[in-house]
Amino acid sequence: MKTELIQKAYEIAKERYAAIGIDTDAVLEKLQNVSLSLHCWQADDVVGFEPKAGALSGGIQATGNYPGRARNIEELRQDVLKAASLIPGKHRLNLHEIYGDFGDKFVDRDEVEPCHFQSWIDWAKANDMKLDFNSSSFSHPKSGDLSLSNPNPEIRNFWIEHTKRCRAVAEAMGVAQNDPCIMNVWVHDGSKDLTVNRMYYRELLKDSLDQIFATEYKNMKDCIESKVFGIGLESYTVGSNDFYIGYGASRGKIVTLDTGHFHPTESIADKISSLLLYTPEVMLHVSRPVRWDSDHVTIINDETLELCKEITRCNALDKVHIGLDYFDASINRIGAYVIGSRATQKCMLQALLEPIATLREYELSGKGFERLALLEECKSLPWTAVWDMFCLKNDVPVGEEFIADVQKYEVEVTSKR
Ligand code: RNT
Ligand code: ZN
Repeated sequence: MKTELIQKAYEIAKERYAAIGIDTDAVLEKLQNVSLSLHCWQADDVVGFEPKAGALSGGIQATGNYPGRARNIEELRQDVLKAASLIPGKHRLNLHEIYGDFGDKFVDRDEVEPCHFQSWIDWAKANDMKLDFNSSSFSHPKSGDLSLSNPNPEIRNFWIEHTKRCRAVAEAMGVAQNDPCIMNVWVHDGSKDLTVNRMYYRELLKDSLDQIFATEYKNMKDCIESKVFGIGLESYTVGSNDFYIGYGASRGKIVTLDTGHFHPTESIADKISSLLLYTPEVMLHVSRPVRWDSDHVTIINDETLELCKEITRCNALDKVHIGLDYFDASINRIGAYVIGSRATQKCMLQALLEPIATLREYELSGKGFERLALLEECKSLPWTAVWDMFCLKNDVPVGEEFIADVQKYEVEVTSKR
């Protein structure tokens, strides 16, 4: 797109926003500082690099078989860098334990060490990217239906050891990048059918977490993620929302809100202000559930918009970590990264452009009509011109231009895999 045209449109938008008291230059600076944590698992359908990687388990599923999946660490790194080059701003990379640099060696989950992530740490530094981390309880012979809440001490201790070691890896990443590594713990534990020992498994999970978190670290932050149900684990989830809210609030841990992990009409945005009153920060897994936790590519929709607006309305940009979490294997995977990231950023931009001072004033003085009218008008203000300017400034393709870049990479790289 013509630079001149983008600049002209931006100038007009800038004036229009100034009329409602919004400084678009300041908003562009704020958006520049919003980093997303790109989930490494979109590139390879959550397979990872364990030498004997088996089928995806733990109640999650990547559907589709679009060609070009990243099959090894080099391909995944190349894909992530390609995606990042089409996303404005500076972003982080979110790794799972199963993506370690194990070579041909079989390193079991209870044997992982920071050295298995040294090449990632070096790569991240060389590419000016920060890392986040996740323990991996799924796709392993010992995963079963219960990991950290397993009544069998051998299995439970195996996963306790795994998660403890993952925290040490996250700490090493945090030290190396001089910025805390955000480590998420999600375990799939649950059961398919009527469950009578609900309390027992939750007691075990609570005890496992207490053991895991006994070591204090300064360069990593712990997050815990709940969900409603998994495939094959429909009747009971040990780590439910209530469980982790209680755990997080009582232990000062960060609760991860995955937008696909709640009942379909529940507002995830509404949870942010409550959580921030009782827990230090919030981690998000931005996704798009379609009928269930289907992990479709994030798009601009009411849910994502409301989520971003709640973050800015709570003045919580520095307390909310924004990770993405979807895995669509049915379309070009690099394209999936770019669509979801840019959509999240576009939602955040609209949130930052909101005339919140006026809206608050209307609300506090009982001016319900005025509040609703301004909220409606905001929807059609020229935020797209500000977005184009953001892309231009960041030297990434403007508008639909990135489609051609993704296609070119497909012809030259992913289609040859
Ligand atoms: C699963 C959780 C979890 C995973 C990733 C791979 O339902 O959302 O966050 O998607 O850890
Ligand atoms: Zn998630």
